[in-house]
Amino acid sequence: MSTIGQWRLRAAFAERLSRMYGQEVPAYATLVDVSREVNEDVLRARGADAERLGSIHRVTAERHGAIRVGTPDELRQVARIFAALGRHPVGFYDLREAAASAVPVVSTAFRPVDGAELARNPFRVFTSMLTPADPRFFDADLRTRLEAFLADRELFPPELLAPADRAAAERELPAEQAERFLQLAVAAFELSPEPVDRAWYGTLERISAVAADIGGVRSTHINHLTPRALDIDELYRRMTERGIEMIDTIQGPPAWKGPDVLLRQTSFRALAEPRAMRTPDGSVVGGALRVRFGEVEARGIALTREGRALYDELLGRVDEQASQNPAEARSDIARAVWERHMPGSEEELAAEGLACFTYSPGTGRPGAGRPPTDLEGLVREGWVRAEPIVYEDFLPRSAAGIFQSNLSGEGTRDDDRQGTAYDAARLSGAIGREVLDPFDLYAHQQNRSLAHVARALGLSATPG
Ligand code: OOG
Ligand code: NI
Repeated sequence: MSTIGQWRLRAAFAERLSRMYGQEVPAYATLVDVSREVNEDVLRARGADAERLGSIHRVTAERHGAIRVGTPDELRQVARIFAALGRHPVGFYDLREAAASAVPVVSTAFRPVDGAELARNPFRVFTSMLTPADPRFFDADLRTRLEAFLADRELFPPELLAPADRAAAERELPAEQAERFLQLAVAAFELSPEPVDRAWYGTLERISAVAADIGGVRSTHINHLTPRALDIDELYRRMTERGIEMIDTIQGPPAWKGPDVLLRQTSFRALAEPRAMRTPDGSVVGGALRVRFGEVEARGIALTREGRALYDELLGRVDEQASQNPAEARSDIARAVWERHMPGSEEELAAEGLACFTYSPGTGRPGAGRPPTDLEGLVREGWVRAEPIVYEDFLPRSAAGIFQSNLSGEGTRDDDRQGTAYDAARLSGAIGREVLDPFDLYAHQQNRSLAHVARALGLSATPG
C-alpha cells in the first residue's frame, strides 16, 4: 500500500486549509490572487535574483497560519498534530507585554527546522495559548469559570490524535489513513456552526476580544492564513486599488534600498461574519463576530542575535523620533534611520556578523594560489559563495500589531498587579517538548555550512 510522507502531509494540509479558507473568507482568495500576480511580475522583472530568498515554487505555496488555544493540554494536543506534519515549536513570544491593549496570550510557532524540509514546504503556524492565571486580566472568579469551561471542551478528537502520533513516529501514513487524518485536521480548524453563548462571550470580551475568541466558544479556528509576497509595497497598493481596506501600515522593517531583512507584514481587518448566538433564555438568534482576517508578508534575511539587537535598537529610535515629530510619516523616519545605521549590503551584514548565510564552495575556480583564510576574502575572491538564510520566524511587535488591529475594543489590563511569569522554558514544560531557540537554529545552519566549506577547500581551520 502506498504511503504519504511527512512533508507531503504538510503540503496537503496547507493546500486544503487554504482552499477551505478561500471559500469561507473571499477577501483571502483575492489576497492570494494578488500575491501571485505580484510575484510573477517580480520574477519577470528581476529574474533569478527574485529567488534568492526561496524558489518561486516554495514562495508561491508558502503560507503561515495562526491559531489560539486555551490550555496547556490543548497546546500539547496541537503539538502532536503538528509533529505529524514535521513541525517543531520554535521561539517564545510574550504578547501580553508586546501589546498595548489586552492580549492575554503567550505564543510559539510550529514549523519545520531542517533546511530541506523548509525548502519543500515551510508551512508554519503561529500558536497562542491563553493565560487565565494572569491576574492583570482575570480575577479569581472569572479564572475559575474560564478554566472550567476550557476543561470541559474537546478541540481535537481521539480519531485525529491517534494517526497524528503514528505519523510523528513513522514519518509517514498509509494513504487511506492520511486522507482521513487530513480531513479531520482541516475540520478541527474550521469555524464551528455551533451557536455562541452570547452572555459568556460578552463577559470575556469586556476583558479582551482575544480571550473571548479563545475561551468564549467550544472550538478553535484558524484566524488567518498568510501568503508570501516578493514586493509587499506593490501588493499593498494593488489591494487598496481593489477596494480592500488595509491597516494603515506595513509592519516591521521599512521599505528601503538595502537588503530585505526579517519580516514585513500587513493585513486587512477582520470582517463581520454571521454567527448564531444563544441568548440567556435559550433561544438562538442571528449575530455577527469579527474573528477572521487576512495578512500578507514579505520575508528577508535572518539576523544573528547581534543583528536583532540592532533591529530592536533602531525600532526604539524610530519610536522616539516619531513621537517627537508627529507630523512626519513614520515610514519616512524609519527609512532615514535605517539608511544611517543599518548596513546597506549583504556583504556588510555578513562582515559585521549581523545576518546569517549558508556558505558553499564557489562554482568558478578562482585564479592560482592558495585561498585566503578569512571568510570575507574567500567570498570576495570567489572561493566561497554566500546565500542568505531566510527568516522563518515572527516578530513580537508585529504580532502584537496584528492582534491589536483586529480588536474591537481595548479590553482591560490592571497593570498594578504582577503578571504571571512565562518564558520559553515554562512553555516547553506546557507543551511537553522543547521550544527551540531560532537564533541557535540559524547559527547552526551557518556553522555547518562553514565546516563543509573548510573540508571542501582543505582549509586547516573553519573560516569565520
Ligand atoms: C496571531 C498574530 C501573530 C503574525 O504573523 O505575527 C501572527 C493571532 O492573531 O492569533 O500571526
Ligand atoms: Ni500572521
